[in-house]
Amino acid sequence: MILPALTEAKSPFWRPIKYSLFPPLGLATLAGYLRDEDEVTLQDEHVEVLDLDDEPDLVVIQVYITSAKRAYALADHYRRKGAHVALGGLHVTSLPEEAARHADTIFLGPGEDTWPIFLGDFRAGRQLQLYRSDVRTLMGMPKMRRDLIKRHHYLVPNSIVVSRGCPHTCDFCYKEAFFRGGKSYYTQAVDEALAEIERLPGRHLYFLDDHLFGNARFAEGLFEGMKGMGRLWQAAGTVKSVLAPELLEKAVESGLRSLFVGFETLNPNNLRDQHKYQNLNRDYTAAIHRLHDLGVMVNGSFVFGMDDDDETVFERTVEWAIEQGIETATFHILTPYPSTALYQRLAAQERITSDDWDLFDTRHVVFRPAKISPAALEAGYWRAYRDFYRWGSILKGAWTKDCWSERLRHIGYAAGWKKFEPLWDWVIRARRVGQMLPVLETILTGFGRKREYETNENNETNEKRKRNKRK
Ligand code: B12
Ligand code: SF4
Repeated sequence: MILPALTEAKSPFWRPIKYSLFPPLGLATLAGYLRDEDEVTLQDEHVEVLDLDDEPDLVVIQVYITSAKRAYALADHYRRKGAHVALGGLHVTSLPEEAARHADTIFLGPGEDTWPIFLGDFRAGRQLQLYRSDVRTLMGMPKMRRDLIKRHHYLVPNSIVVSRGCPHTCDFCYKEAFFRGGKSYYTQAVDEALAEIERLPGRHLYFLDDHLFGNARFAEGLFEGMKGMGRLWQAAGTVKSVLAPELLEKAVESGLRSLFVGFETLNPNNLRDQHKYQNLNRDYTAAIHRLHDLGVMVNGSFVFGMDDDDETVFERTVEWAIEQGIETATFHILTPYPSTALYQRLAAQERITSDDWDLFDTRHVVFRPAKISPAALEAGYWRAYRDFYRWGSILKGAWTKDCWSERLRHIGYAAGWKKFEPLWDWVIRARRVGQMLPVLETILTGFGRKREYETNENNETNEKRKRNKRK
């Protein structure tokens, strides 16, 4: 089983730490369906050099858009050796005809229903060329084969995913294209998710779900069950879910300390245009204050290049994010993944300018923007990163916090992510990235300070104090 990567040999944007964060959960999930006597290895090119001299019967390759070219080269290599090559994942589902040219079997959509059927067919020698997922459930899945994950290669080996998809439908998102033909949002049973969490060693968890709060009943059960486990966790959620009463508090009580939030744009016209209605008329500032008041750091996600963006969008967005005290920001250039509503719209307007999938990495402009030139869009994107992560900006953001422990936490988190690249490179080369986890845990806990929200009695006074300060 292989997760290919657009590696440093091919990409000037290769950032070892970014690609040493999360293990390949999709492939480890599929491996769970194998029999005990099946011999299997799982290789992740983001963190290791692939061994391509083996002679497997079956090769499984997960294909993302940016790794598609590499995935096809690997597939061709193994087919020449006589192996049966199975390709699946997001890009295969987006462009099945392209992928089929390099595969013996392709899979469309998530694999939990089709993969076990294929395995039965393959053992009986009657495998098909295409399997299309239509039964969408995570109930009663076998345990993910975490034993195949080389934990020492990852900063966050305890990555976990307890749902698939998202209840929303934004035009630029991969998810409608991937889940077409069945449910596009579903969760595990709470008990099964909790059992998976119990199996993970240590304290820290990172939920890779698109929207952990998407089903309030499920999330409530999960957070309730996690209370008292002593976990410290990070996840992704929407502005809407942050503003909703109570659920966020339950998440914090069970250990939430940082949340990835898709703000995407400060411009309502853009939100409407992308059908991101769940963000429309939401008070972003209130959402950020709510998270900060509860001791949760914010990783804000922003997309540049939507149709109402002009050259002023970069400075405005960065300035706003710094003023809000957002700890880390992730910027993207709008990228039309094939088969999404955005791609179809831009293609119909003849505005798609590239089919080089290596460039569909959210750092390149692959379409004709409406109010800005492609060159200005790319330059503005890089400038946004530079400006947001300048020392002056990090300190300014940190000084929006009202105590030293929170300021230090802000500085530690933002600088740790973007200011110590050579240190990260060294740590990764020395295969010590796993040893940095305690540092991340210390930052997430706010350097060990026992916050008022943890004792609860002081909550009301604390809230009042902060409100007065803001006024
Ligand atoms: C973790 C993550 C990463 C991690 C690690 C990837 C990994 N270990 O899988 C890192 C940080 C390396 C990463 C990097 C990038 N990522 Co990323 N990442 C994710 C994230 C958040 C979660 C992936 C995950 O674990 N999903 C959960 C598992 C269970 O699902 P799964 O992996 O899809 O696997 C299932 C199916 O796809 C299917 N399946 C997959 N393969 C196969 C094969 C067969 C044979 C079968 C039967 C089935 C099958 O079955 C699995 C079980 O259901 C996704 C968002 C998402 N929701 O998927 C984005 C996402 C995949 N990333 C994306 C992008 C754009 C990138 C980057 C280009 C970002 C960048 N600018 O650098 C890079 C590219 C990396 C590279 N160098 O090539 C896009 C991909 C768009 C696309 N159409 O391909 C996504 C969807 C984010 C988004 N919303 O836009 N990413
Ligand atoms: S809210 Fe996020 S994950 Fe959900 S559809 Fe929109 S962009 Fe995709």
